[in-house]
Amino acid sequence: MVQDPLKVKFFEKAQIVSEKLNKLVKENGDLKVDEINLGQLVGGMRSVKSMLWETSELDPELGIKFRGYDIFQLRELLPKVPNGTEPLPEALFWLMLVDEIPTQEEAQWLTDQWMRRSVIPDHVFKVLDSLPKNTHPMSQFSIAITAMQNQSIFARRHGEGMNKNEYWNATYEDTMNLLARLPRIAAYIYRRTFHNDNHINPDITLDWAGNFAHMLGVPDPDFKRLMRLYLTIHADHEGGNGSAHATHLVGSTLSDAYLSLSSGMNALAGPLHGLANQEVITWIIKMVDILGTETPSDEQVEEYIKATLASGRVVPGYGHAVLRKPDPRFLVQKQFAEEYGIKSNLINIVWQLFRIAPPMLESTGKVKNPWPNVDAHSGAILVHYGLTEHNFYTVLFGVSRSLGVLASLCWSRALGLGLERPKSVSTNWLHAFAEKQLATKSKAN
Ligand code: HAX
Repeated sequence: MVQDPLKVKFFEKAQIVSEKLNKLVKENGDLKVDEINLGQLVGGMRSVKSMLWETSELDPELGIKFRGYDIFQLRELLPKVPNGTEPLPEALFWLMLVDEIPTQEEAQWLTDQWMRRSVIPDHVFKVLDSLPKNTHPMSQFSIAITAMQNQSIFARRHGEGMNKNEYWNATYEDTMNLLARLPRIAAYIYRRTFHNDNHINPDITLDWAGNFAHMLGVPDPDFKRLMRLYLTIHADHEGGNGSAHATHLVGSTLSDAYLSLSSGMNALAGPLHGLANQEVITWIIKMVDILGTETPSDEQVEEYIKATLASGRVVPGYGHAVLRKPDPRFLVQKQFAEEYGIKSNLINIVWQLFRIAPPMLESTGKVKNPWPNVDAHSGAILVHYGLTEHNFYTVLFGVSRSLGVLASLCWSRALGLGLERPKSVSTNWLHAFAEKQLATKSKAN
């Protein structure tokens, strides 16, 4: 059998990291990393350091760094298609998995490898065809991933008594098969739901993202470029976000990559997370409908934001649990639109909001980050290229996010990370705890 260069590299790297980690834990396992206060416990554990994630790290000011490289550096440094301008997402997967930017040849190997592995079992299409067409595309995506679980090499080998030293290997194989197949599944969902089951065959001469763009049926060659960038920038956002954490948690029970990923996709489908990319564009289009103009004045936009806040809703696409500056993933999409001369009234509104929304959110006195996140921009560019079906947008995000969460699942297996099982407490426990602490404090005073 021809050797898999990525697997060989991953195994070598993982052995080194694993040995160092085991030694670190053995010698320093009782060092305190963080503390959690009562507010953080109730408020969703914001910023509590409590999980391992190798593939990327999020800086509140600078944004996401994949193995130390920011989005703008990756746009320059990652391999591209010949004469291409945008990074190959498969090259980012390579970087996340083995902490090295691949050569052009290595990236091409991965493109070819995923094309070879991309055949989807027929029953998956049948499962999708049996769903009502009004099933949300994210539900269809999650169902299709789960439907493929009978293909899991990890699940089969675990059932046969696999040695735990081999978990990484079976997870790597599942990951490679899944990533190879996701664009075809996503495109199938898109064409069945919105284009009358008029499916488009893969083009085996294209790269992973280019072929995805082709199967979606958007003819503009710049859309392929957009997809390469889009699928790169959404790939990972360290470990604590909903989709990453859900994949990690379910994976920690030794559920295979299929079951873990579908859980992650279910988390991504929440409006406070990935579904925000759908919410943003529907919110903007609703404003255009209400005002009866695609070129609203600043005052009209302000009134619309005020009305949104007054009705107890959030401004979608704004705010973040970690970031405290405009999201570089927003800025790079703006840059793309400027570089490619994309002009539309919707894009103007996105940029108008970028001027108007932050001071308004800041003036509420409670929003910790008034700046746009990744989801504030993506929809307007997609509409420009004719991909107007808003409730498909989170599936695009999902295809990309799978790169990061699955690379991380491979690492969790390689490092032998255990079952995730934090301690929970009840409100009664919290009240009693607070009372006791206060009593001790007042005694001491
Ligand atoms: N509009 C209005 N209010 C907002 C807000 C926004 N965009 N962002 C935060 N707030 C509010 C919160 O709802 C919270 O209000 P309450 O105290 O009344 O509950 C308060 O400000 C403090 O929240 P925070 O600490 O600043 O933010 P959180 O960490 O709790 O939440 C969210 C982060 C992303 C969920 C939040 O900013 C939000 O709801 N944004 C809009 C939805 C969105 O764009 N989600 C996508 C985020 C990026 C992502 O994951 N993409 O996939």
